[in-house]
Amino acid sequence: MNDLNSIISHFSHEGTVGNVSPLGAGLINDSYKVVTTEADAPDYVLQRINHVIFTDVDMLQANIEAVTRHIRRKLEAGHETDIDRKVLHFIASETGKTYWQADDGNYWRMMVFIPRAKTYTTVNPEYSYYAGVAFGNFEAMLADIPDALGETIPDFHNMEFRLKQLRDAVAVDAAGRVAEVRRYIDEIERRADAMCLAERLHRNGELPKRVCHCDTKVDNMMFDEQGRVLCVIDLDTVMPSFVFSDYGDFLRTAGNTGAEDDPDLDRVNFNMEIFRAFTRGYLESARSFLLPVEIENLPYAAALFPYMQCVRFLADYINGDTYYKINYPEHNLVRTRAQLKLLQSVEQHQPEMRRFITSCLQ
Ligand code: GN1
Ligand code: MG
Repeated sequence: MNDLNSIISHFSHEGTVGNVSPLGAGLINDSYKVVTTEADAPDYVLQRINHVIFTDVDMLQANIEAVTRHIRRKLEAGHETDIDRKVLHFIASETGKTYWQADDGNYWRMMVFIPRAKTYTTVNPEYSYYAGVAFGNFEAMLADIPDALGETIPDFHNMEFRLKQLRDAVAVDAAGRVAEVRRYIDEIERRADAMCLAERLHRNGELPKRVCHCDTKVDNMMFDEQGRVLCVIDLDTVMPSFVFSDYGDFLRTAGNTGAEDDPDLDRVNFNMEIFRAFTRGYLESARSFLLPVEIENLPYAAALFPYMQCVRFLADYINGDTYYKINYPEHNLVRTRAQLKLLQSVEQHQPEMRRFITSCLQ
């Protein structure tokens, strides 16, 4: 029995395990698809949890169990069909918990694979509209979750904290890369005050935190055969945050005409058609609970996430690539440049974005 099979044997899955192969392109966890040989047994996704990043695995899984339980109940109460494809289902290990720690210290978890579903790295306006509706619904469903969710990564989307991390990285200059990236640091510092608006509004009591997904990049959504969103996956970062997180991170990924790490900056631009479709969908499902300050600042949110990602990629590059998986030595710098280019394009469209949002509210 190889390592992965022995790990799988500690979970109470159905069927006989056949092929196990790598799955997905996440930058944090490692995922595998586990195929069972019987037609009536589900397939599974096996994941190694990155416990350097998610240090409290027990809290992490407790959050995820609370969220999936709550969503399942809501779907059942709403007499939804096809519920097993609309919410993730994590299975128990022999300890009774939804994770298992191997002898080498690594943590693993296993969930039921959602059949006949697709993920995309690029989506058309129609799919973006459905995604907007889905995130509004996701936030609405979680608005009355009875459990207190922990912050699985403290200060995850706190812009002031992310800037502090960058400044600390610059001060230490661990990899000797600061001189080379000075112009990107300057671009970031020029915008620093404006980009910390959300934290200021929150301190003044004007902007609430709500339970958000906090990693709404487009490839974290499962779509059915018709392009409807089945569910959002990758629930590690579900925690209290500003609604800007979900709105902004979807547009950062789906609204980019290039790739997150595109080396060709001419390909990287903000796609206003995707913006309009997603915003229309999101406002339709979230308008009933959003405050005016949240709606007014959606264009800010669209800029905040390329900015924050630029800060995080650059800090990691300066630190010598300790956080994100990289495929080549300059990868985090290439990512930084691409996110900066996207930010500049978003900034050019701000007035148009504001006009569009106003028109949706009429
Ligand atoms: C990470 O796990 P993954 O690849 O979906 C990161 C996000 C970043 C994203 C950038 C826990 O997401 O915050 O936006 O990479 N997740 C964590 O692609 O840091
Ligand atoms: Mg992911």
